[in-house]
Amino acid sequence: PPVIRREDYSPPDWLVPDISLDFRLGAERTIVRATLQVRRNGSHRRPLLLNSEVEAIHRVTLNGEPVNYWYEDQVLRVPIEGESATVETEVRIAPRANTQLMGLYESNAMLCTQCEAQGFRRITPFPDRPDVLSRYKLRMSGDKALYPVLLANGDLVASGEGEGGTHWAEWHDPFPKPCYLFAMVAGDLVANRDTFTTMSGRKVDLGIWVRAGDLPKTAHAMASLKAAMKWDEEVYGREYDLDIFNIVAVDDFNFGAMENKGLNIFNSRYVLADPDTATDADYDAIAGVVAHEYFHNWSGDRVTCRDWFQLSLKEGFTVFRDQSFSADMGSHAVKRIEDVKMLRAAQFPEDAGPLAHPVRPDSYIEISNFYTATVYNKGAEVIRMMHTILGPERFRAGTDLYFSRHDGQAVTCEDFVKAMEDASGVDLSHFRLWYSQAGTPRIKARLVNRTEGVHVALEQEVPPTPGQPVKQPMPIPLRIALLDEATGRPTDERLIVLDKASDEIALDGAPARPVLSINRDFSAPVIVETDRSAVDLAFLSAHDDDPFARYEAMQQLMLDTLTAAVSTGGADHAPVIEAVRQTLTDANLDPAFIAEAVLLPSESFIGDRMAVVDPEAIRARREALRADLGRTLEPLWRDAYRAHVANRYAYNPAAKGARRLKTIALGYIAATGAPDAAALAKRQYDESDNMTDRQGALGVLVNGYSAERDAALQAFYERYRTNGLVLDKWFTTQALSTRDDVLDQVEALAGHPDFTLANPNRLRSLVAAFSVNQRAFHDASGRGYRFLADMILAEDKLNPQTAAKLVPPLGRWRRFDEGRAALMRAELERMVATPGLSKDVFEQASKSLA
Ligand code: BAL
Ligand code: ZN
Repeated sequence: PPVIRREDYSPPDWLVPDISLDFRLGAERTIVRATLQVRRNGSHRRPLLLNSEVEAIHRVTLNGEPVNYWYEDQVLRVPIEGESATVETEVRIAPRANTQLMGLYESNAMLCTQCEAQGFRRITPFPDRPDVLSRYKLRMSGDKALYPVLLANGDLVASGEGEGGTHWAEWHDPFPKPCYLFAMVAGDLVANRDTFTTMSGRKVDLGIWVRAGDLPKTAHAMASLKAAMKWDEEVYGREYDLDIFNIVAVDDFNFGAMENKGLNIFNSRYVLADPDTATDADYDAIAGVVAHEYFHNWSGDRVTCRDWFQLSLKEGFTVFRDQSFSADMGSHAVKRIEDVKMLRAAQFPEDAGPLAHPVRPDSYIEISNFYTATVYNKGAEVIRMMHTILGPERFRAGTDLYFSRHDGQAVTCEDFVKAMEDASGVDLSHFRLWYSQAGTPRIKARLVNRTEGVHVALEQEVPPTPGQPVKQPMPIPLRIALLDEATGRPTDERLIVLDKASDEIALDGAPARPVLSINRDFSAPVIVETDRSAVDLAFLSAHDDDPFARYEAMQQLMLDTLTAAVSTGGADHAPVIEAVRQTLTDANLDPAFIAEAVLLPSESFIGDRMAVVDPEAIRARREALRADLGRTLEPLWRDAYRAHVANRYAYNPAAKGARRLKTIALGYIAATGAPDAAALAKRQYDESDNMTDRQGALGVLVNGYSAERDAALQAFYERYRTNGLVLDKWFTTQALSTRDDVLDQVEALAGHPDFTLANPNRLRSLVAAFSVNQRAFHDASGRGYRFLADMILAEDKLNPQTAAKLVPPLGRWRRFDEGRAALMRAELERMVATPGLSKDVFEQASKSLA
């Protein structure tokens, strides 16, 4: 398959300022007529090229006359003499047969669209690239009983009854937009309706559209939407611009959600919630995703991407915006910890493996493969670093300039940085390396005593990545403070930017016995190695005034202990146990923070810090430390458990923190092997009034062999078997079990009548979850690898985009011993050799072998 390169970008030959669409809807066949007003862009004689991946092209006319067009390699060529023209097409598409879930497809009898990145060409022939912006008019008609609700982008301008039980609606969107933001929905839906009055006093009608039975589960999404609209006015000065804003929930969806102009379409998991069926994490994710898609109205829709290499322009920025929103709605400290955990779990491994790519990639085969943690989450860190370097006021001046300068345009990451520079007067030329160089920088930091005072000595190294063997030093903003070992007090925090391979920076005003606190609030997405002793780390975990650094010190202490244990077969647990005791008994700490701080690093994070990952040893040493923590501090875990066990459900930060700490305490009690642990967990399962506690109890039980385990799993299944989103949790919980027989269970679950490849959520709930269960997935027999490859190949026939997302765990073969590496490679080779493989999976698997 051809490789698309960023350097080959050229502006579109033809613009399409206006398009009218007419849909005659049917699940088996939908007829789409499109009228494109096209205008030559620049002086050239090239034909109009329309991407087209439809079922059948019925007719093409030019200025009302039949035209000799040419259709080859999914491109329709129309020769045009004049400078502008009217091009009309009529095509047929087949929503029900559309298992890729790109373009117009059927989900639970509803018709809906997904166009980003390149789904619009599956609806109608069009120059499907983000720098062609058009004003859309749309008419759709269909069976009124099947599709009583007809929605699209923009404003509803007319509707009426048609013949034979049909009806129709016309929607006009006044804002020019790229076709990836096109959306329409036809279905039997009801709305939670509300209004929002914008800062200039305009009233906006809000609607969250779902199946009738789901209406009571939309309150949280609506509250989140209104909070997000207000926040974007207050923090970024961004006001909503249409009179209508609709959200539709869809069960079968490749992404989490989609920011189509005025008509966001959501995976139902990011809309529907009530305490009985959604966890605290689900509630938080809903608020975050609702905000994210809403924020795209400015960072994505009003100002969009010139080409898909610029994807992080809208995604990195919008993730940064949604992270800031969620932090403001809850705890800044806990949100930062969660975001860094996510970055380390998904992005650091990506950046260290064969699929590593810069935040602004240089080439791709299939753009769907680049909706990655690097583009999204590292991209957000890059924006955050600019925020840190510039400070909040100059950053805001930069975003104001960016939005006003580029409103209505399709622009580049460079344009964003330029606006930041122009508004702030800060030179960011070196900073741009963050967009072009892949790989996670590694920093070595230590304090040195010089005659003139204390210095911090810093070195950086950026590892080679595919296509980038040699790296330049990056500009790395590091927030630093020194803590006085005698008093526990910090010096003033300072921001230093390490922009050379090595440097030594004087830290004046240092106390007599300083301890280094560095990369506070995780100011840069880097790996920091220090020479701090276990005593220093324990001290910081008890005293650091920066909550992230305090958490980080504990994590580092745990990691050092565990990596030592794995390499030598044992290690002194005492410093970790003492630090956890301190944290657990510190009455000034928020339980939500304590919960994060006392959790051991995940098995895969421990593996990431080792030269060769040894999944069995990591499991064994981690479980040993967990059991020791459980036993030694058992009275404290039981106190923490009892303190929160009787709470009735409420959704607020304090109640969420209490629930989280309670279930973590339950996990440690179970780790002691205490005879009452299973009964305690089962009682939590039975008596809880919310899904967080219920799933928490199930997650503890599922790791053991008790009768309570089987009873709870059975009860959960019976209670929720008709609720797809909750049933996903049942699959995931079992896939993440630490039991030795999890592979058998996962294989059996893949044959369960409720398992299906057709629904991406269900597929991911079992298969993606299993692939992060390090010990089980990396079973030395290679069975886990074979299972994953079989699933990918089966899914590839239905939905290549979703299949390709499952490939990366197999690409980590270099991190494992020779035996495992050979087995992983064998599965990748089997995939690449499979006839009819999609380019999506081909790209991921072939790059993973390199
Ligand atoms: N644009 C695709 C989904 C999202 O990032 O919002
Ligand atoms: Zn997004």
